[in-house]
Amino acid sequence: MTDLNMLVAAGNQIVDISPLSGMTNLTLVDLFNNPLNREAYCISIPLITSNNPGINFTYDPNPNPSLDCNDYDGDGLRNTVETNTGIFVNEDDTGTDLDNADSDGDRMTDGDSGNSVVILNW
Ligand SMILES: [Ca+2]
Ligand SMILES: [Ca+2]
Ligand SMILES: [Ca+2]
Repeated sequence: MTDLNMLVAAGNQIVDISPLSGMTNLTLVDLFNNPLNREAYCISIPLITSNNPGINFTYDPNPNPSLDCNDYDGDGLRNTVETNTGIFVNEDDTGTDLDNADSDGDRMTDGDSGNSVVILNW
C-alpha cells in the first residue's frame, strides 16, 4: 500500500484514516462524506497534508469545530497526561480519562486545582 497515489473513497463509512498517515506518494485523496473520527482531524489529516506536499485532499469540515486537539474533553489537562489508569502519579501521568472532564465524578473537572484525582471509582 505504500505506493498508493490516489484514493477516491467519498460517501463511504470510513472513520479511521491512520493507515494513510505514513504514506508519502499521495496525489489525490477524496474522503468527502465519511464520518471521520477526531483522530483523523487532529492527527491523520495534518500528517497526510505535511507528508504529501501538493496533495489534492478533500474531506468534510470538522463536525466539532470547538474541539481542542490537545485537550479532547476540555478539562484543562492535555490528552498526553490523561493516562486513564485510574491512578494519579504526577502532573504528567494523572490517571484520568481523556474523554471525561470529571473522571472521578466529584463535579470538579480533572484540571481543577481542587480536584483530588487520587483514586477513581471504577
Ligand atoms: Ca483533557
Ligand atoms: Ca479528563
Ligand atoms: Ca473530578
